[in-house]
Parts: sequence; C-alpha cells; structure tokens
Amino acid sequence: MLLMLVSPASALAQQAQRPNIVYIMTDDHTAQMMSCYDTRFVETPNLDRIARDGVRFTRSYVANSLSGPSRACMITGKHSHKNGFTNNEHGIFDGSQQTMPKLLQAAGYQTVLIGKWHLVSTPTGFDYWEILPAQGDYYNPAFIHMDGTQSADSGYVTRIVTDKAIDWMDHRDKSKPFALFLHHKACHRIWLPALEDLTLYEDKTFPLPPNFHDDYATRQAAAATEMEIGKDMDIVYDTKMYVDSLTPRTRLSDSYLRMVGRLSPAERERYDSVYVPMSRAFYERWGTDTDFLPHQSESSREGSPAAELLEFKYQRYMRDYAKVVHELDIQVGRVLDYLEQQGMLDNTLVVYTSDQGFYMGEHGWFDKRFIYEESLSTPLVMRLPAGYERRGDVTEMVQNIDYAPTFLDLAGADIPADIQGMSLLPLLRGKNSPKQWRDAIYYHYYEYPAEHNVRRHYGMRTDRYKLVHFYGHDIDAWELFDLQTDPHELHNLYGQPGYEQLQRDLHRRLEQLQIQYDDPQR
Ligand code: SGN
Ligand code: CA
Repeated sequence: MLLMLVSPASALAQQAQRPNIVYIMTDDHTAQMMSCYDTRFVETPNLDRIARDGVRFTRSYVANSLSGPSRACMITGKHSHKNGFTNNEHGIFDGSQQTMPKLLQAAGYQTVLIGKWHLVSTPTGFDYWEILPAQGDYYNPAFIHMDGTQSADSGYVTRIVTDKAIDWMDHRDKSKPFALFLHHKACHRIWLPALEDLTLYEDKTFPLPPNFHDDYATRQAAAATEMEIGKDMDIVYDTKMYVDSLTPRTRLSDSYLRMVGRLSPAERERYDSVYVPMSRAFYERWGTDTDFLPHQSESSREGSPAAELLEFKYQRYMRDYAKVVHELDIQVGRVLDYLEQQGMLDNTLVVYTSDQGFYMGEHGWFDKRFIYEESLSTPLVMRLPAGYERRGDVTEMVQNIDYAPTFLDLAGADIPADIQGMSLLPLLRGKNSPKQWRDAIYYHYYEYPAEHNVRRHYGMRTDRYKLVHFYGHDIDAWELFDLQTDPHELHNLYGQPGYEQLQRDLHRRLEQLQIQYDDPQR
C-alpha cells in the first residue's frame, strides 16, 4: 500500500498556492469609455493590458443597473429579490446572510475591501476593510475604519484607494491566498478629475453616438425619464460652470461648492485656473440667468441655440468623464505593475469590471438604470492565473451574479445550491467555449419613484432579442427589440404585426426565467 504523507508545511504551501483574486470594480465606468471595447472615445492602455493578456467578455450584463443592488448581486450571487437589496434609496444590506466573501474566508482566504461599499450596513465577511462613506468624495476623501471612526486622507480618491490596496497586499499574511475587493468611486457623477488631469481632453471633440437624438416614440418609460443631457444635466453642478461673482447659488450649486470646497486653498486655485475661465466664457455667451437657457426640448435643430448648448454640455460631460477614466487607468496600471514586480501575476485572477454601464449620450442620456444595452452591460476583462488557457473574446452571456460562484470555484470551495449565478471557470479553462451555456439573462430594476424617474421594469435579453415590462400603478408597457436589426434600441416592436409568434415565445422564456429565479413579481 502506498502511503502519501503530506507534511503540515507542504499543506501550507499548497494552500498559499491557490490563486489570489484581485477584483477591481469601478463605479459607473462603461465599456464605451475603454479603448479595448470602443476606439471612438478614450485611450485606456492599462485596462487594455488586462484584456490583451487575458480575456474580454463581449456580453457582460448586470442584474439590476444601480450601485447598491448591483454590489449586493455580486457578493451574494443572487438576484435582488433574493438578496433583499433592491434599491439604493430604502435598502440596507442584510450582512448576516450568506455572502461570497464569507465563504472565501471559510475556505481559508484573507478577504479585504477597500473603497466604495454603498450597502449601508457594516461590511461583513472581510478580514480588513476601509470604506468610503456612502458615495464618497473625489477630493481629500474621508474613509470609515473598522472601529467605526472616520478620517480624511489628502489627495485624489482613485490614487488613495489604490495606495491603500497596495499597502494592504504588502503587509498581508503571505501564507494564505487573498481576495482583494478594490472598489473605486471613479467614475461616478460629478466626474471631478485629479488636479494633474484638469486640462486633459479639453482640445478634443467627441463624436456623438448614433442614437443621441432619440424622440422616445413608442417607449413611454424612456420618454418620462429625467436623465437627458439637454434638459436634466445641470450647468453648474454637472458641467461645473461656476464663477463666484456671477453664478446664483442654488441647491445644486451648493452641492458643487461643497465638493470642490474639500480642496485646500492652493488646490482650489489650481482647479479654478482651469474651470473659471471656461465658466466666464460660458456666461458671456449665455448670460448668467441659467433658468432662461434654451432647453433641448425647445428645438435642437442644427444651428439653433438649443443645439449649441446641448453640444456644449455633451462635450463637457465627455471631457470630464474621460479625465476621471485616465486617472483610473493609471492606477489600475500601478496594481498590475505591483503584482508583476512581486511575481504574483501568474497566480492571480485580476478582474476589472464596474457596478453597471452608463449612457455617454446614447438616447440623449447620462446615468444608467435601464435594461437598454449601455447600462445593462458592464465592462468585464480578466487576466487569468496559470492553467487557464482561454484568451481573447468570450462571447457567452455572463452576468454579475456569476462572480460569486466563479471566485468560490477558483478557491476550490463548494458553491452553495442557492447561489443563482454560474461559475465562469468552464469558459476560462480551455481554449474554446463549452458546448452548453445559458441562452438568456434576467433583469429587474426597482428604484422608483426616485431621482432620474426611471420606472420599475423587469425583462430578459437573449442573444438576439430583448423583452421588457415596465410596471406600476399607472404604467403597464411592454417593449420588444430585435438587437440584430436595431442595435440602438429605437424601435419597439411589441404588438407589431408579424411578431406574434416571436412575442409568444419570448413571453414563455421570460416566464420560465422568473420561475427559475423564483421572482415573485410576474
Ligand atoms: C446619486 C446621483 C445620481 C445617481 C445615483 C445612483 N446623483 O444619487 O445621478 O443615479 O447616485 O448612482 S448625485 O447628484 O448625488 O451625484 S449609483 O451608481 O450610486 O447607483
Ligand atoms: Ca454605479
């Protein structure tokens, strides 16, 4: 009989060799603003590095396109109705439930969370955490520590969060594998850039997306929203057109001043040296009574004042967002460099994703929430540990409820039966796709009434079609899109002659998904 003896020391070595997980998640970063997904807008060489050396998911979706709910889906591997955190406004995450970080911990991983949390309750399942209060601040941000105290750090949030993460990795217990949840505030509204990046992109004119001028005909819920760049983006708060002596103080300008007011006098001077001259030129052109600015709804005929203002707001929005992405890209590069220098890259799964996608002018919008492509999608690129052969594009439909089972699978831990997502490891292990994969993903958004006025809806996306139901006491509207012939989702086909059979089939599939995921709302 052959007796295999494993000494405690070698068991320990084996433990330590299980792959680490560096799970970088940003806020509101969308694939249109990553050069490995879309070359129209910005350059993100470090994010592209992850995709180039690993995989890029081309059909990566969220289950509920909003920060808190999305994060709750990720750490539980369950849809919102199961993890209980359906919306930001009334939610408080029940941290006593089963979560992926807790299960990783039980499997012998060190777990750490740095940055945005946004689940209201105190984080559970982490050996160490340091989080931003609520949405956090870009400048000289405060952090909440494990003992409940708060203190502010000096500098720019994206850099500080990265510094803390690298510092933690440097001082960790090296006998164990780790899972680092590195969660940025960037690129959340109001897109305040690092002081080093203030002038970046100011000479660039960004192209308009093809569905920028959407009249929302046939889509009742889309027409009712308050997230249009033209009518809802605020000139002072969002586009930063503020001069002390000129701009009237409003609730939103007060919020803006509170955010930039975190800068020291010298920093503020540097900030103002870029934004104040721009603002002066703006008020010279338009006058100082912003209530009388032309609105997109008036008429955005080419050459009209409304069209000029709309274009101005779009360019300001794109430039500021791009500046924030630039710093993010640099900081992700620092993490990759650190892992490389430490010889850890080949034993680490590096994941880069966001809590949802975002509209960069598609449908004339900013913000997210809808099941329409740009916010249903979220960027997802991964650098794989040794032994995982897949490279290039992964085209299967994946969803953020899949991260929990994926990480558990990678850690060699059991995946509890009540987890609703699927481990992505079968997609990553070999050079090719597995034969069987899901044919549809399910989505449910709840936050209404709320900011941006997006109605509650649930729906499903298959490879080619999307079926959506907007519901509420005064709305009962269905939408159907053929993404192959209408990738910009402008033509609602629901109820149109010729689509009866398809509609019936999609209804049946949607109902099956609601039964499979046990969603009581149907
Ligand atoms: C804030 C923003 C909204 C945004 C939500 C949710 N307003 O309320 O524009 O939709 O967060 O964003 S702000 O004036 O406070 O910036 S989420 O990503 O956190 O869900
Ligand atoms: Ca978000």
